[in-house]
Amino acid sequence: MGTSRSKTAADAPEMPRFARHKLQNFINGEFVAPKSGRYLDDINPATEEVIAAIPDSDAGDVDAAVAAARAAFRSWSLTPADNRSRLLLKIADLIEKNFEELARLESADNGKPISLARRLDIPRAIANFRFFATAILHQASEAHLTDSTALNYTLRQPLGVAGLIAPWNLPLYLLSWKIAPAIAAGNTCVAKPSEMTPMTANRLAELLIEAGMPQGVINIVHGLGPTAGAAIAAHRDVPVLSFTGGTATGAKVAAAAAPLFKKVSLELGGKNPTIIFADADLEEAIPTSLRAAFWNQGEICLCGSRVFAQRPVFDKVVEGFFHGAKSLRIGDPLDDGTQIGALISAAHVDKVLGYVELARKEGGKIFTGGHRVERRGYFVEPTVITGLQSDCRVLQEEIFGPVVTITPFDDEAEVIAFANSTRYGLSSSVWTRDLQRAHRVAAAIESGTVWINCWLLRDLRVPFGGAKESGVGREGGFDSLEFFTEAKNVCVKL
Ligand code: TXE
Repeated sequence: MGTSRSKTAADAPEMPRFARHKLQNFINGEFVAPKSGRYLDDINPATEEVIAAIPDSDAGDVDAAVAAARAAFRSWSLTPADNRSRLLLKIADLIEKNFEELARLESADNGKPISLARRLDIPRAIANFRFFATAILHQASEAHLTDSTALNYTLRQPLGVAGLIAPWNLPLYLLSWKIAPAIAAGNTCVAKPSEMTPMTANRLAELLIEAGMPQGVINIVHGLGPTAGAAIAAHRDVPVLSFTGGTATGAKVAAAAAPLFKKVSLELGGKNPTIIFADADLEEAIPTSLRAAFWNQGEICLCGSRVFAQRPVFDKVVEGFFHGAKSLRIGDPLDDGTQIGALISAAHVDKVLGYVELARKEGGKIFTGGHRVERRGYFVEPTVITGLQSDCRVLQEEIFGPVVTITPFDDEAEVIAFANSTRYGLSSSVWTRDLQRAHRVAAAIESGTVWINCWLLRDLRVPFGGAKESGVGREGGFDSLEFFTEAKNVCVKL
C-alpha cells in the first residue's frame, strides 16, 4: 500500500504509515478492490496521519463502473418519479440519522472545523437529496401549438451514465449536489470524490445499500484525477459530465469531452470581489465579509477574497478585518470552538504562503497573519493584506486559502472596473444602503451570482454557476434537471 500524493506531508517522516480504513470502490452495489491492487494514502490534514487507504483506480475500474451504470440505466430511467423520489428521501434521512458521524469524517478528512461541517456541509448534503427528490414531482413539460396544424410537446429524457467529478473543499456537499439531480432525473452515475477527501463518499456508499438503492445506479470510484478522473471524462459511454474543481483541470475535462460532444457543466475557480460602499451597514458588512474571506480556511470557490472598501470607510474596514482575523480561533478541527482548521495539504500550504511572499514582493503590507502556525498539521494564519494594486497577481489569481486583500476605491465606476478585472466571474457581494446603486452594480458585475448585503445565502432553486473562466453552464433547481436530461420535441400533425 501507499504511493503518496500531494496531500502527504513531506515534512512528517515520523508519521506511522498505516491505514486505519481500507476503502474500496463501490461498483454495482458492492465494495470492490481496484483492479491494479494499488492504494493511496488519505491524510488527516490536522494531524498529518494516514487515516485511510483508498483505491488508486484506473481506466479498468472506471470501465467496470460505467458498465454497471449502463446496465442499471434502463430500469432506473423507467422507475416512476415517485419511487425515485422516495429513494432519494430515504438517502437524505439516512444522512440525517448519521449526521454527527459524517460531520466528524468530513472534518478529519478535510481539516475543516467540525462546527462548519455541522452547519454547512452535512445539512446541505441532506438538503440536496431532499430538494431534488421533491423537485422531480413538480416538473412540467412544454407544449407549442403551431396554429391549428400541429402540436409540439417536449420530452425531457435522462441521458444515460453521468460522470460526476467533485473536489475536496466541500466533499459530500458537492458530490451530493451532483449525484442527487443526476439520478433524480433518471440517469445512473459514476461519481469520483477527490482523492484528498474520500471518507464521506465511502460512508454514503454504505448508506446507499441501507437505503435499498438498486445496484449500479450510483457507482463511486476513488482515485487520482489524471487516471480515474480523466478516464471518466474521456469515457465513450458517459454522455454527460458535471465537474467542480480548479480552472486548469476544468480545461482538461472540457478538452477530453469535446471530441465526444458530451454535455458538460463546469464549476471552476473564483476570485470574488466584496464591495463595501461608504453608506453600507458596517456592523453587518464587516463580520459577514470576514466570514466570506475565511470560512473553510478560504477554501470555498465562493469566498470573497478581494475586498474593495470605499475610501471614507477604508480604515474602518481594515481595522475590522485586523481585529476580526486576529480573534478567529485556530485549532483542532474536531474542537467545537475552532473557527479556522487546517488547509487540505502540505502542497496547498506552500501555494498559499507562496502568494503571501508574492504579495510582499508586489509591495503589499501583511497587516496580520502570513505564517504557518507552529504546530503539527497544515495550519495557516488568517491573513489580511493591504497596499496592492488591483492588477497585481495576488489580486488576479485564485489563492484558495485564508488570505484576503483590502483595496480602497473612489467611486462606482472604478470599483466595477476592479471587480471585473480578473479572468474569473463566479460570485460577488455588494454592500450598500442605496437600492438603486445596488441594482446598477449587480447588473454591471461579470459574475454568476451577486449577493446584495449578504454572502452565501443559497436558495437551491436559483441558477448557479460562473461567468468567464469560472465555469460553463448553470446548475441548481430546474437548471440541474434540464442539464441532466435531453429535450426531445415531438411534433404531432393535427
Ligand atoms: O483541484 P482539481 P485541486 C482550485 C483551487 C485549488 C486548485 C487546484 O485554486 O488550489 O483548484 O485544486 C479531479 N481529469 N479549486 O488540484 O485538480 C480530481 O481528482 C478529470 C477550486 O485539488 O481541480 C478531483 O476529484 N478529473 C474548486 C477534482 O478533479 C481530474 C475546488 C478536482 O481537482 C483531473 C477545488 C483530470 N485531468 C479546487 N485532474 C472550486 N471551484 O470549488 C484532477 N481531477
